[in-house]
This record gives sequence, C-alpha cells and structure tokens, in this order.
Amino acid sequence: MVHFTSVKDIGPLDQAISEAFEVKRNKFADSSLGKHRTALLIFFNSSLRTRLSTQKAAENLGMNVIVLNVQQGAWNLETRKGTIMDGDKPEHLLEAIPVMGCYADIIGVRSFARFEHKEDDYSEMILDQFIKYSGRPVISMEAATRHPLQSFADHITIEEYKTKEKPKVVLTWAPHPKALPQAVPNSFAEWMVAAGYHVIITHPRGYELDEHFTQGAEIVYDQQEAFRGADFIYAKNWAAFRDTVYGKVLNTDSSWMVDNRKMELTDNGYFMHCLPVRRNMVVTDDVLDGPRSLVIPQAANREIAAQVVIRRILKNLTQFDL
Ligand code: SN0
Repeated sequence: MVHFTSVKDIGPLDQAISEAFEVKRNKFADSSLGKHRTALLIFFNSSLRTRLSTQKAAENLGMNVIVLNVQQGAWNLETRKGTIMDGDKPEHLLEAIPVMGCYADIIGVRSFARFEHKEDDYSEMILDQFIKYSGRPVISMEAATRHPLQSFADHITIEEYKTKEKPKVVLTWAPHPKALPQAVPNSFAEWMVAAGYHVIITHPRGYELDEHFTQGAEIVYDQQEAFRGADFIYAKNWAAFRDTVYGKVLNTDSSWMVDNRKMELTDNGYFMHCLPVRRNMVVTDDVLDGPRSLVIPQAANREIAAQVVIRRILKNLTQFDL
C-alpha cells in the first residue's frame, strides 16, 4: 500500500480483517518496524478519536509522531491555485506540502469538505495536493468525500459482533443543527457494500448521496421499514449533496432521531455512530447508553484500523533507505 484514501487501497477485505485481529491480539508485535520513522499528522479540522488513535497506532509501531493543527500556530494556508495572495493567508500549500514531506515518512491529513465549491470538495483538492507534492505516503484522516479509517474500524466492529454471515446493515440519516460533510456516510456505504453485507440507506427525500458511493446499497425512504429486521443501525447526519442545495441543512425533523421504539423494529440490532454525537438530536440517551450501543468498541477499533494501515505502509517503505 502506498496511499490510503479509500476501501480500494486496502485490497481483499478478508485479509485486512485478519490483519486487524492479528494486530488486536498483540499491538506491540511490530514495535521496531517504525524506528527512526516519523508520522506527521496534519489537522485542518477538529478531532478527538482520529488524533488519539492514529498517534497511538504509529507509536505502537515505534514511530515518532508530530501533530500539526493548522489553525493553531501554523501559517494560515492558501489552498486554491492561481490566487493573488494579498489576504490573510501568508503561505501556500504548494510550498507547505513539500516542506512537510522533508520532515516526515508518512503524512496523515484531515481536511473536511468546506461546502464552498462542490467541485473542490468532490475532486479532493486538498488531499490530492498532498499526494502530488509531498513525495510521501498519505493517509486520509477524513477528507472531503471519505473517512476510510472510520469505515475500516466500523467493518472490524461489525465482524466482531455479527451473528450472521451477511448481516443487514442500515445507514440512517438523523437530524442535526449544523451542516455536516457526507464523508462518513459515503465511505461507510462504499465499504459495507464492498464487505458484501446487505446494505440499506434511509433518509428523507432530498438527502440523496452521490451514487458513486452508494452503488449496491438499497435506498428506502421509510425509516421504520428500513429498520425492520436490521442487525446494525448506523446513524449519521449529513448535509444535502444535490447541486442546488449542496452543503445545506434541508430540515432537522426530529421524527428521524433514533430511539428505542425504532430499535425495537430491528432484529435485536446494535446501534453504531462514528462520534461525536449530539445526544437527543441524533439518538436518544437510552439507546446510546443502552446495552446494544457499539460506539465505544467502534472508537477502540480506530486504533486497530490505523495500525493495520500504517503497518502496511511501513512494510512497503522498508525497501527504501532511511
Ligand atoms: C464530523 C463529520 O464528518 O460529520 C466528523 C465525524 C467523524 N463531525 C462533525 O464535524 C460534528 C460537529 C458537530 O458540531 O456536531
């Protein structure tokens, strides 16, 4: 593996899952693999799990880790090409990225959709510049259109808890006060279909995701019908994708919140969410605090997912000199 930006980069998923279980059994088996190697983790947006789990995973492999929060302490970075830099952004990504590449062996990048220009978001303008100009393997720590480390951790979690070969996995839109990116649902849908599960997506009309990511999943507009017989309910808010309303909150209809009454329609299903989650907007306290909630095991598996990815990249690097 060179870069990790989507499910396509990880190859056969059964192999990835067996590596995940291997890492989980002994996190320190390869604690010298990353000796004298540096991971640089760059955050253009906030993070709790990604920051902690990716740093921990790199350290389990013996790496040095540098975390850079672009909003706190670095020069404010210009990201668009061809601009006259007469504003408040003193440095361009075109210099900043190769400079970062000088100090790092692997670069992790978090850069959410900005909802300013749909083409910039959906062409992965920022992530792609890191791939082009850093000269280093790049790991997406949630980019504009995907959050593959999250989806990988979700896949590991479902493999741990499923009782059927092909579980019914339901991704449900849920209300939220702010406009949130489509990265988590895009990536989850794409990864779950690749995993061979029975995937249903439910959302109010108007919240259709980019079909590129949802191919192979069934869209059901009636949330209760979608929940019937489900083994896993994955809740997430996202803003509208369609051109004319791109990045907009179309409604905050609280009838879409996940509660125990809806969970009772499932086949004793588990509740999942990538976190952070707005209590009593997205999901009720009793579901989140209940015995079928998997949100903490999911978060724990973020470390495992990151470690599998970094380990593979490091193994690939060892063919080059330090
Ligand atoms: C991010 C998102 O993509 O939806 C990160 C999820 C892993 N979530 C948020 O930005 C939540 C912000 C909020 O105000 O609730």
